[in-house]
Amino acid sequence: MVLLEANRPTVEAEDGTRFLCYLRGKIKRDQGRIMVGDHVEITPTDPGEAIITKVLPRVNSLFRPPVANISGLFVIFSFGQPTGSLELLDKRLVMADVLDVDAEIVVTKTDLVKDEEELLRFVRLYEEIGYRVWATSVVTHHGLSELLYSARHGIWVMIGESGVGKSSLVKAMLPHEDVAVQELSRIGRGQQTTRWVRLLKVQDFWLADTPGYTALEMAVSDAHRIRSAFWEWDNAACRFQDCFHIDEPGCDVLPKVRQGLYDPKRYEHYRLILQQWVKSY
Ligand SMILES: Nc1nc2c(ncn2[C@@H]2O[C@H](COP(=O)(O)OP(=O)(O)OP(=O)(O)O)[C@@H](O)[C@H]2O)c(=O)[nH]1
Ligand SMILES: [Mg+2]
Ligand SMILES: [Zn+2]
Repeated sequence: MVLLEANRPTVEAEDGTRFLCYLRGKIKRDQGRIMVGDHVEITPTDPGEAIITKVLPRVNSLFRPPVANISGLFVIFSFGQPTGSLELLDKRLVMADVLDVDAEIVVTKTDLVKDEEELLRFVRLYEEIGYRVWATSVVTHHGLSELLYSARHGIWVMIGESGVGKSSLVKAMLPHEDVAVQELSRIGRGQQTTRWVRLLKVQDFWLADTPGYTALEMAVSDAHRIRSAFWEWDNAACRFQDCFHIDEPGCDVLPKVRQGLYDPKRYEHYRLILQQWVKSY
């Protein structure tokens, strides 16, 4: 499996041996870039070196950050410095649902939270929808072992804007690994500290540290995929079974959004995602 892409990918064999690899030219032409998480066939050349001869079919893949064969996404949300965007959070959760992978929310930097109530409201909202939410701080170590020791398998990808604390989390959970973390003075300058996707072994799962991305375009052909990603409306009692909760008569969702029984921000993001991601919409 490919652990690190960089200029020359690092591949780990099933027995744990690692190889620094070159790509056979034909693969570069036919299959484009290889991704972290790809299963590949290699031919060893020198000790510790090999050529990748074949990339096996992918179960799924993410374009930004580039990772293949994903089990789940850790959607990282920072409550301060920089403050996370709820729109991007919801987009990432919908993305996980469309890709048919799990998603868990990880709140970072809880030591910087000024309004505890606000954090509690946030956690309650997403837990009630059905997500696992972890509140963490690498300063106080709050929540780190719970996050680390909870059962998972496969490849889990951390996604979130630059500076939200992805690499800091990795460093705190895996202190023996050499991980670069952003200097405070550089936050908000739009430069990513982490430049390559990298896989690290945690308990029974692989954790992918990734560069922060804010661009999140997805092309979704069927608007139903977006609607079904908003789990809180699954049991809504709309008059029409195929109600999109926009302006249909007898809609159960819209009035409840107006009354504040469903989160208005989530609804706003639903409409935005429909417009931006579904071409025919
Ligand atoms: N106070 C506080 N600061 C934190 C915490 N976690 C991370 N930081 C700070 O946030 C900054 C950014 O952390 P990084 O871990 O480099 O962020 P990143 O998400 O990996 O960023 P990119 O690699 O650029 O995508 C660093 O200066 C950290 O010290 C936390 O729990 N509390
Ligand atoms: Mg990083
Ligand atoms: Zn409806």
